[in-house]
Amino acid sequence: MKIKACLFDLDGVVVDTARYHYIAWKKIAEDLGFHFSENDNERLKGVSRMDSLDILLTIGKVTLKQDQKELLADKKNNLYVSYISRMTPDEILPGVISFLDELRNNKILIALGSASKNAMTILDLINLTQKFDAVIDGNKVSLAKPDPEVFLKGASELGINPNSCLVFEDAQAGIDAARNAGMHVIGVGHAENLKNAEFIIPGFENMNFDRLRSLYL
Ligand code: B16
Ligand code: MG
Repeated sequence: MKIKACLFDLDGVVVDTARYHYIAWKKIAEDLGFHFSENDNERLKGVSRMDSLDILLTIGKVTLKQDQKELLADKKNNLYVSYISRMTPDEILPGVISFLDELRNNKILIALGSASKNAMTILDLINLTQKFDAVIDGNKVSLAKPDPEVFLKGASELGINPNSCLVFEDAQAGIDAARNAGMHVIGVGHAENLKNAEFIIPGFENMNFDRLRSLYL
């Protein structure tokens, strides 16, 4: 098979933390005096914390100085961390654990490639840290997706050539990052938000090693 390593995005692929990000950003928007809809939240998926704040402020037509933005980003993160602190392994998306186990049994290396600076906290809370051979998160990269840095660092830590890597992503910025890294990519979710993915799956419930092998002979 062409694939020697799989790299997973976190939010929207392994767990659904997007709703926690959303309620935290919504609270920030309300404090600033404007409404932030779930539809608006789609624009923040896969985007770094500071870039998310810039998008939020553009939506609310609010201009702030850098130090005020940093305070708001901290406030949002404190809210978000308080929400995720109660996460449990029950929140792992269906089919993810068995797919990770099958990959390991078939000697495919596994990495996490997430924009989140809270990725390690989440992996520990849901008891999944041990299933990854490498974890690249928002603390280890300086360039946000669609820059390929997060996935290229993952491939390098695993010691695998990018063209033998397969990325699973739920956000357009992440699909673009994987493509920019010269990797294979499967979109997780709805086709309209996942242009340029090689294949699209709704989730991992029907994903297994045999299916992977048939897609990437
Ligand atoms: P944090 P992913 C991304 O995670 C989220 O999709 C995005 O909404 C969030 O702004 C970003 O992490 C940064 O998260 O504020 O925790 O550092 O999809 O790349 O796993
Ligand atoms: Mg994501």
